[in-house]
Amino acid sequence: MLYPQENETREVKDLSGVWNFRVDRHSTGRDEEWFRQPLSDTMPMPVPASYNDLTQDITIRDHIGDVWYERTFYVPSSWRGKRVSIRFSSAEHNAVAWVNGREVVAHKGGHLPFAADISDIVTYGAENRVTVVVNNILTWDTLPPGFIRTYDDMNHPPGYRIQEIQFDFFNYSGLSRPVVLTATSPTRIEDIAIRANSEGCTGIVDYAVTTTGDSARITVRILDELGREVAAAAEASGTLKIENVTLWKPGQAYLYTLEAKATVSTGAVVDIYRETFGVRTVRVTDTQFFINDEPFYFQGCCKHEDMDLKGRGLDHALNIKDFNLMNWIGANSFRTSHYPYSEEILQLADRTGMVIIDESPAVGMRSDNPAEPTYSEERISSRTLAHHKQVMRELITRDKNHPCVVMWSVGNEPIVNEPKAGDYWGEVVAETRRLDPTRPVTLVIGDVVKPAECHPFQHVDVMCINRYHSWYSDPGHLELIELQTVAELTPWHEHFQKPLIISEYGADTIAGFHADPPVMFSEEYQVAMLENFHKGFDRLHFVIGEHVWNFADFATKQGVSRVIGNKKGVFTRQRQPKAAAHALRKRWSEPRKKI
Ligand code: BDP
Repeated sequence: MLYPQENETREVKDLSGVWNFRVDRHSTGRDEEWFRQPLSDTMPMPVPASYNDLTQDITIRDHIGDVWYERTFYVPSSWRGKRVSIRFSSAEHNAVAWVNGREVVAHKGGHLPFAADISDIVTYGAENRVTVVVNNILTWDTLPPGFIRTYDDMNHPPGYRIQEIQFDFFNYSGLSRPVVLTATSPTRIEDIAIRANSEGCTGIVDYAVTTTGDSARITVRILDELGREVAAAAEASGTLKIENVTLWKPGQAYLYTLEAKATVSTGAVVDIYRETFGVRTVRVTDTQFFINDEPFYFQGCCKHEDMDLKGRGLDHALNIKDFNLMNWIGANSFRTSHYPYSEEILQLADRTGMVIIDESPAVGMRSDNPAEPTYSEERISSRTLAHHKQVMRELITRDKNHPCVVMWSVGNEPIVNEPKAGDYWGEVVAETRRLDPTRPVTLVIGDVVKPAECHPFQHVDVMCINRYHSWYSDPGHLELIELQTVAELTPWHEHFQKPLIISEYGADTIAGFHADPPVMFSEEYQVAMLENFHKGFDRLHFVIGEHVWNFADFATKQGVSRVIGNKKGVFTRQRQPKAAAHALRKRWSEPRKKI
């Protein structure tokens, strides 16, 4: 699914703005076919944004079920005869869309785009209406999974229910990314797949352009950053060579553009698409991760798409600030914990040389009852697996051409020691590799188990492990971190002979709280914790990266261990540095030394 692009053959109309919005309090909207007429009793709601924090109504913030969005739009007469599509960059988590009262698309799963051809449905030169129902219910069949708990006791009103989630971030919902209309020729470029490698000074670019509509002749050329043609071909797929190639490197991005043109029998060029890509190689050994045959050490912080008021809503200003902050602390990479981030974030990473571990929304894959297995037809089932594979397909379809993405993460902190965990994750990893044999695959684990009990790790290329020594275990005992890090991680490498990233470590820290000697929740404690972890990492030759949890404070569900959200950010939610940000900046700006 190509990103919507405007050029001499393609038009894009952004439907961002204020939409009509209605909460479906009694789940009657679908039966009453609210999409047939303009919605009544609406309130204004922005798109893109999560709706949860934008009103003063707690029942809207915590609503479980459907919400409806609607707006009108104008389709110019000049679009008659074109292929007109509507594209949603994401909807959390399930959505159905109607145009002028007719269903055009239904999509399961948040954080990934979906689109529909509406050429035959819209009225040209006139006003049209789009209605979208977005549902935020999570079940054992969705990613992330969740379940609805219904109470039947004296302490709750009849039918009282809550959405149980097993992940630690607020279940923001709505149309959090842009909705756009696109107009292209009916014969159009549908997809471009690029795999770019290098051999010596030569870039080897395997490409494939697919089209829909009438048959078209495809020509391609590759342009460098100055717009100079460096290679060209007159086939829809093949291999092109770039002599004296400039590589895409961490922190030193270089982007080529593959320009594809579709020409029909009349000789008219009916479609053009320009896809940027980078030439770089990725390779893993038992102790190292290579980008362009140079060892790469991952340093940075895991993130969230999260901000005051707008929740997970796309915000270009926030994204630019975050990239500048990451650059300022010397981060070279991050993981898109715990779901696919917006395409616009990956574009920034491509452009700035930020390295990305691209994660699926498979977080919280654990039984709610320790006596019952996670992997069974009642919980994480064959249905979940089928959906998980579908999500990996959509994720890889969307992100395959981004040079910034160097590894896929198939999930975060599932149960790993049930024997069926090996089968489940083995299948997900195999599907991921089948879809993209060029990038390594990882899974992030959190449970403290013996390596031999971690069934999924036999399938991955890189081990990602989250550890919270002196926080969730031995709270307050900073002096144990280095010893525990070395003692616990060494057997993992001995067992699997694979490199390892500490994909989370961190401490909740209230900005402005100070205590010396350090006490939990103080800025001093966060600094001391990170430093003690680093002493451990620096002693381990197979540790290929450190990703602090988290870049910034973020919203979570309410609970006794969360003081208005998770405070493990090295920046506040408003992006001001805590002492830890300065400490990381110092470490990450100096050459790294292994002991
Ligand atoms: C890890 C999770 C992450 C949480 C973090 C924490 O992967 O999502 O936010 O713990 O507790 O287990 O802060």
